[in-house]
Amino acid sequence: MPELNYSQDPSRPELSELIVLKDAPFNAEARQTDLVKNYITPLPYFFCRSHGPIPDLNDTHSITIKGLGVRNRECHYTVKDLKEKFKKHHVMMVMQCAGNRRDGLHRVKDTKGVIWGAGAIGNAVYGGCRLKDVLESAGIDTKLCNIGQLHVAFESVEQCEEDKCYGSSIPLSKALDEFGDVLLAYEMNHEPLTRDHGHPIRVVVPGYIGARSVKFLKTITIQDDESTSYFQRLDYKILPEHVENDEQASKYWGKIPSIGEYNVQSYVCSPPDGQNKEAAQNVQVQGYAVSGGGRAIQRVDVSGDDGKTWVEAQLYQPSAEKKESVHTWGWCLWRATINTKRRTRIVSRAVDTAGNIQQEYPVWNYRGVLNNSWRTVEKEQNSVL
Ligand SMILES: Nc1nc2c(c(=O)[nH]1)N[C@H]1C(S)=C(S)[C@@H](COP(=O)(O)O)O[C@H]1N2
Ligand SMILES: [Mo]
Repeated sequence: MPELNYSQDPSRPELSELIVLKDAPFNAEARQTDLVKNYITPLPYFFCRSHGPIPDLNDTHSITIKGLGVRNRECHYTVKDLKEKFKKHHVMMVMQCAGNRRDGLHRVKDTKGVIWGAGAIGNAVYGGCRLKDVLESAGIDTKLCNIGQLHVAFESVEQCEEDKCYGSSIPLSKALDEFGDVLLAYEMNHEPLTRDHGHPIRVVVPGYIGARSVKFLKTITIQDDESTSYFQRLDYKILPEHVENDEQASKYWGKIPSIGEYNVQSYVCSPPDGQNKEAAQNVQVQGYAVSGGGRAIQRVDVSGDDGKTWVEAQLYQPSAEKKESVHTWGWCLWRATINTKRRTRIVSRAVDTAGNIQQEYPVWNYRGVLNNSWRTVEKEQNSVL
């Protein structure tokens, strides 16, 4: 391992306020009440998701671009080159793990994966160069007629438990989309990326599940097919409900599409987990909402009486309002004042601009991905509240 107990270094901001779910590889999430304190999530409240030891690299680290359409078959850029040769762009976007809120599915039936609560999400401003610009400079012709069939695969430096490195891919059309905002990022919230978040260089793919935003980037390959990495082929897919173990899953991986964009989501962060033991008047409720693919949030409904009546929340979603860009990659923080019944969990239900609405009941899947139900199951009673 290239690190000496980095995951226990007390000077890391990542250690101060997060709930650590796993020490090595390091996995930690935000307290829900912390998430609604800031529109841009500060680093101490930003979840960390890693599948291997965290490498120690610097700006002399170089990335390789290879594959279909690349000039001289291979190009190399150091991180220093990327900073100096390409225009810097900023993108405000949500990073959300596909396993955010896995606990809600795990309470229905055991799932495979880190049991995240609702804190595997954050809203950051990433700074870096556009992947599109770098690919163009490597010789990729953006007018190619078969762009729709090609993929951009990313590989990282670190060896993971499941595979030789962390790998993933996105469609080339997303990478080359002028409004797709895919970055090779070296900054987060206007500071150099920290090691936990991918120093010195990572991909960020707005509107897509976090798994596609490869950290400690090493190789970019333009290819005919999706990445062959474990994380693209044997993970991050919604298996049918009857698949309950690895053996059954093995028959399905090849047939099911990998997840790209995430679904519509919201959560009550304050009071924590929507907990409310007694009936009360004028309860102040706060939470987050977001949808994938750059779709903005149209409405968030909040209920204190088990979904019988709903109050429309007040939304804060500046990028959607100002029309700063074609898409809304940032999240929506919302608040509402409601009356609550005794022993009900306060719940929220978001609708995005395409009319997608959160599911009422959890739909269990073995890998526990993309849970967006507004009701949750309490394990003890196994009844839906
Ligand atoms: N190299 C590498 N990149 C990675 C991962 C990883 O383990 N290694 N985890 C992915 C997953 S599953 C998520 S959710 C995001 C989390 O990004 P963060 O740790 O900066 O919040 O990084 C992605 N990129
Ligand atoms: Mo993730």
